[in-house]
Amino acid sequence: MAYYFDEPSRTFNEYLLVPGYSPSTCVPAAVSLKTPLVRYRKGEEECPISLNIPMISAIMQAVSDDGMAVALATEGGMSFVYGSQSIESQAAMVARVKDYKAGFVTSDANLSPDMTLAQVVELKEKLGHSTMPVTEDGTATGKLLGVVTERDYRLSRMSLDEKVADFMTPREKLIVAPVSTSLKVANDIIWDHKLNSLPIVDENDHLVSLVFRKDYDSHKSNPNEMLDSHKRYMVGAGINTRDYAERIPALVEAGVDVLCIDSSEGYSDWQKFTIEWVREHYGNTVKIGAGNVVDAEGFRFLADAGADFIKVGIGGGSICITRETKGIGRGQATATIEVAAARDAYFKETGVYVPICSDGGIVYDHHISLALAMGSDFVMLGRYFARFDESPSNKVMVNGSYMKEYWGEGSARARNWQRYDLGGDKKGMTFEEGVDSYVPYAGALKDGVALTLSKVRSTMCNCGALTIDELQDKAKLTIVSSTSIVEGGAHDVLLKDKTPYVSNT
Ligand code: RVP
Repeated sequence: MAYYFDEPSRTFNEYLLVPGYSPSTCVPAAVSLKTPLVRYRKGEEECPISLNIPMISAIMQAVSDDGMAVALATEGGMSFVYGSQSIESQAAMVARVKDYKAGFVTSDANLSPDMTLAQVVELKEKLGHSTMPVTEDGTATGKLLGVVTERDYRLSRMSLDEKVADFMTPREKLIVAPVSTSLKVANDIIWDHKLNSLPIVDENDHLVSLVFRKDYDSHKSNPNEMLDSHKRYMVGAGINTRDYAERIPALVEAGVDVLCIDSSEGYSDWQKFTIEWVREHYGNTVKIGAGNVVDAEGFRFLADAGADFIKVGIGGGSICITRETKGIGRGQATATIEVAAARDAYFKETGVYVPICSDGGIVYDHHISLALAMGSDFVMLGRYFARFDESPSNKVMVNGSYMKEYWGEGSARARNWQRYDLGGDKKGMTFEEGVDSYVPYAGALKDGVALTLSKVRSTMCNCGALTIDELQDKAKLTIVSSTSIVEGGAHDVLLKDKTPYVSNT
């Protein structure tokens, strides 16, 4: 006879946290959001990789490319670069994140000496940059001949067809620095010589990058950055259970920090085989997460297989129609609660702590607090990150409002059949499990994440918790009735602003 779970399948919206005692020491500024990313012997050793904030970005074409990875690592989280692309282009994205030197900018507004003042003005209007290097071939890596800034020309006194070569600040008058220069030294040079920017050149005097005074200041204001031991940004990547023997070596070569098997349903031999392959070829030096599962059995299977972290969630994603098309899945809250209990039991039994990640279905910021309180160590977000400038998708105007495009990996647009693969010869999708959609544009990731986390810290203090561990220990959760959900919003008042209230998520 079929097995029936006692509990109905519940979502985050059906829960609230009941405040606990908040001592005077429990203030948002004192909260630490540091959380383990990969398995470790808790209490005996330090976790080899911890996130500084409990947020990772979804393994999706519309969400996680190298641009998103840099932006999120800057804030203390981690992106998992999408795997539904060729091995070469995914590895190139990972390599770009690892090569990215915060504060060292590859110039995108470059001039050649025979360009005219009119072209300079046009480029400045188009890109908004007032500092433009002049290189022999007009590229970002050509031989450096000079620099043009607003101080080099006066539109009222000069003819628009004057050549760049005649009014640029020439190379011999420029202060430059070699590639080996650290950001700190670059900044000292900028200060000592009262510069606005410093070109970095290689041994052949070819331009490599520029350091701007303003960027150094912003770099200093990112205390949570996720950096590896060489001070490079950390980045994850999604893999599948088909081409791992080719994809993983390329990603490792590119410098990837953590892998994650990207699958809508992870309680399968295919995931076990993939993890075994990693252990056989790389031992424990390559970290690999697995999933997704929604119950204790699934967790146990992947934990025993050696997964470094396990993702939880089937069918809860905002663009996901798996539950509708296949009738499989589980309410995200119920799944998280059960898997967290299994994780704790596994730790008690083995001494090994395997972090779990609630993936999908985070609609409001407070859902992150609920997921953490229910035992999730961090959360994976798709829709949330797709809304920001830094996501790879297009920003478009729809009915007078800016939107970003957001599509599921199981949609006809992404065609990520490996994510839904169940083995056999078939390589391709027979039906869709995801949709193509718009999400309201939400500006810069930095501002959005700061606001979200200020709410999470505040909630944690209401629960008397200064760490995520403490929150999981102290949280008191209650199921809400449908009428009390109504009470939770603005009610029985006539709203002055008729636009429906939309949380920042
Ligand atoms: P959300 O944050 O609610 O947008 O959900 C993102 C998650 O949805 C992803 O991390 C992934 O687990 C899942 N997903 C991605 N594509 C699809 C689909 O097409 N069904 N689902």
